[in-house]
Amino acid sequence: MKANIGVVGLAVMGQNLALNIARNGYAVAVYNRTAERTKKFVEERVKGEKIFPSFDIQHFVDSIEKPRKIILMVKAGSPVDEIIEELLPYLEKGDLLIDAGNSHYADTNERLERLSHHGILYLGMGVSGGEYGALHGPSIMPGGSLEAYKMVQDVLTKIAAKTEDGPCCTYVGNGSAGHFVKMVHNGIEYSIMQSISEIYDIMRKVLKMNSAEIGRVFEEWNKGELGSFLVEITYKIMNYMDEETNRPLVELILDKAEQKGTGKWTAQAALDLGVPTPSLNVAVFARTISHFKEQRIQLSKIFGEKKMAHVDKSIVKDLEKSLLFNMFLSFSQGLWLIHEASNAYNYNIDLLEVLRIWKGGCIIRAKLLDFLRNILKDNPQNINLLASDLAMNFVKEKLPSVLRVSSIARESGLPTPVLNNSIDYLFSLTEENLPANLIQAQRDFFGAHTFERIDKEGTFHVEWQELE
Ligand code: NBP
Repeated sequence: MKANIGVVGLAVMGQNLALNIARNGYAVAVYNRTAERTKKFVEERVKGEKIFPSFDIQHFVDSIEKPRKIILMVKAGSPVDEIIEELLPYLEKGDLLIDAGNSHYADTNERLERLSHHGILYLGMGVSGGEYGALHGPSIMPGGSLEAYKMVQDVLTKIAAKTEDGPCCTYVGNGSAGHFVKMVHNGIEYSIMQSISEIYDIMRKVLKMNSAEIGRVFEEWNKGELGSFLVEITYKIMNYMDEETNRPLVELILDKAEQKGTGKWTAQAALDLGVPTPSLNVAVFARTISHFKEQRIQLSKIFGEKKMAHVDKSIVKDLEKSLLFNMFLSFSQGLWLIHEASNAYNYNIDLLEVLRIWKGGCIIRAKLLDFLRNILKDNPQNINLLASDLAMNFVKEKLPSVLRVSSIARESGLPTPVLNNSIDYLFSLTEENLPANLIQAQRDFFGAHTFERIDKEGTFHVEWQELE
């Protein structure tokens, strides 16, 4: 009996995805570069599912029915190219490779082009939900040719998370659309995570709340409008005790945040495409700054003690509204970026569909997504969601709370970069007259860069001072 589909790469994601596919009734061939990992997987986790291990790449390819469909779940970057090169001699025209890792979209474009010369179909597919999602139903963002997607549509929609709006999988668009959307998903994820951390910092330092109390607040909030996976894991984290010390583990974790690149790529893509995503971008810098632990220790001593603002717990409601505000504006920025990329790279992405498949399985799932979809449904051209009374009323209703929280953080010397950038994003976009007129004048003054005028058509330059 041949397998219906193959999975290469049996680390956290590959193992769980293979099990998910097999539990949905498919026979799955699996292969991993290091044989030991395959053996361990089969011995410890396979319990009667139709999973066929291979320890030789040719044997692996031969064990899959034609046309072959093979999911690559290996580390992003050169490992993807290396495994493609290993597989290529054994593949035939019409076979399909699916890169389900967090590959950079430019790499996906290049691989699509390269493999098309061999007659091999290729999908760049974002998968969100971590190991739990991979096993029980992730959010799946495949991009490439529609023909390629049709070959695996059944299996992908079966293994995806389900919501009342259907399976969290859709054909995202042409070329590298799937990996682009997954990258921006991660950029939004960075921003929401940073935003939750900023709120946490105010609760622990200004309100002097302990982790258990903070956990209770997040848990309470999450029953309401927030309904967010990232908030859910936050209160679970707050309640997790370290067995050795009997202290909340979160308080023992070093404050240096790691990153694998997708947040940085989102910021780079936004800068390249000229789309304002300040909240997403500073969330990356916040992680970068966290790495300078030695400097922070040294400078905190020179700076001296920070005096926390005197406020009571009545601001907890303001903190909740600030989180909703940040979340909304993080999605606003991310969607705008996806829209511009879709135009620039001919992805043909349906933003409503993107929001729909983010509703379940993925890390940024939140109740707010239904609200965002309602805004967009009324006006699909409302690409950053702000051009509607519904959206404006939402952010304006939160604004007094947001400004209060920002001012409390400023007064206390606590960094809240996402919060402040979300405020400035809103204030900038809703400002008819920005001081960019002065910037244009300065540019023309020192570099003859020219400017436009508000009272007549044309491009102008003046001699701002006499050149001797
Ligand atoms: P890792 O990203 O840690 O990659 C480990 C896997 O890549 C192992 O199977 C390893 O094989 C294989 N590999 C490497 Br490294 N170099 C290889 C090469 N040259 N040829 C063949 N195989 C190679 O695994 P992961 O955390 O399961 O993530 C897989 C992909 O999914 C990544 O792109 C990741 O960014 C993405 N992703 C991860 C998550 C998550 O929560 N972890 C969520 C969403 C997406 P070995 O056993 O021989 O070393």
